[in-house]
Amino acid sequence: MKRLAVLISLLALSSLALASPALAAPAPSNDTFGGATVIGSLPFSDTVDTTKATTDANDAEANASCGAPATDASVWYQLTPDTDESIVVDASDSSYPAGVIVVTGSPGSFSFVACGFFFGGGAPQPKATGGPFVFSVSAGQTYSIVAFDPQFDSGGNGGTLNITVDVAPPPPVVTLTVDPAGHFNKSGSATVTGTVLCTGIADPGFIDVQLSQHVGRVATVSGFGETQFTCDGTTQVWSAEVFPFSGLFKGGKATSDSFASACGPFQCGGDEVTRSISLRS
Ligand SMILES: [Ca+2]
Repeated sequence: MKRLAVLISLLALSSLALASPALAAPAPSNDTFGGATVIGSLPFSDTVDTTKATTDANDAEANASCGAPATDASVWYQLTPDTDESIVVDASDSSYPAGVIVVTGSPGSFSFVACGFFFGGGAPQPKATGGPFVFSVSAGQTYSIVAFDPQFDSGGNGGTLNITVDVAPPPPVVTLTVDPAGHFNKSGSATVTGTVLCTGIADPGFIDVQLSQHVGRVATVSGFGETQFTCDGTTQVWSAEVFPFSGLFKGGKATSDSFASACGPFQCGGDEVTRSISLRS
């Protein structure tokens, strides 16, 4: 009897062994929420073979507010920032189109924060259509970041995931002034001037000027003008010609509402000045 029992357990062991070859190459240690890789400091980067990573109900729950076609080959990360800041995630250098979802909370009570898609090397889409994405975080809050294969390429299971997590560069800082005196000319347009200072990394910025002026007791002349500036850290003089929608600007008081904005790679900065100005010839 004893030998039979040993034989049966040996058989059971061998059938277990036969059932195991698919598990021979292990899934990544951060395959599931419970095994999430803790991001200790920023910048953080990780390269992981996700071909053996799996998907589960936690992925599906995180995806409920994102709507990716699939959450295959998912791997999890956890970030608990020390300060309120903006975080940028990039997985565009992966060997497959990748998706990333950010949630707070625990399985069963996730709160959706953000999601984005990255069209990497194997992508049918141009890479430029999926870039880094930014989300705001609060100090002390734990954020779960799950990277996965949304199956935009309709095949395979993951690949080489290259993910980076970093503090997003701050938005450009724009400071606008509007001169107290402007000019009008014979054709009825007005010129509004001032200075603009933009610091940070940004594309050329725009200044939009809305001008309105009471002429007579009931009529109002209003118009719009626009000019550009470069974000180079120096104070620049700007001038915008404002063309009336109808009527003519004349000498006297007018109200200007000027807005300057410049956009960096992730965020925009701006400044608005509303003031009375005096138009003269
Ligand atoms: Ca997984």
